[in-house]
Amino acid sequence: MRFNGLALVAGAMAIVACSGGDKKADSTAATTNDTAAAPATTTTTTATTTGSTTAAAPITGKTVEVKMIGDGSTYKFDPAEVTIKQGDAIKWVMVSGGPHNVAFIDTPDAAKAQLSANMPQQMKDLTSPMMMTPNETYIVSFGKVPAGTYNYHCEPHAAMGMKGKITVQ
Ligand SMILES: [Cu+2]
Repeated sequence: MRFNGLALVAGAMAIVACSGGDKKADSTAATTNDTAAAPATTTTTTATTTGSTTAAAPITGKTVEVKMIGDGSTYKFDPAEVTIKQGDAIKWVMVSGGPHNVAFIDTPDAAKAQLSANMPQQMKDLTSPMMMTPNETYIVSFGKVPAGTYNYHCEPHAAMGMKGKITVQ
């Protein structure tokens, strides 16, 4: 019986010693992993940021002018529908009855990043600033923007039918 008791104590001490040793080994390993993981995470984040940033694509074709007109009762883009080729651009010109803006709606997901990259000084995504002053212009390149239909409206006058459509071929 006494022999068994000593054996149990010795066994218990051995377990304590082992646990202590394991904990030290674990914490050393964890520290090593953390150190190794930190630069890897930074590299991954940088790569992701670079990959998701779409560069603005320049105008390589013609620029079509669209007037923004309001007379107090009628508000419109003129012409309201324009067909262009990829690489062309639209130049919106503030004529009267502002503030007007250009806010794209229902833009296909595949086109959002490039169209957004091509729109300077957005007030929010895919939305131009408000244009208040006659002859103020806003130019958007459709360089690298996929072929498709792009609907937009003027936010202050959307309810009055101030909307437009650009078809990129
Ligand atoms: Cu307007």
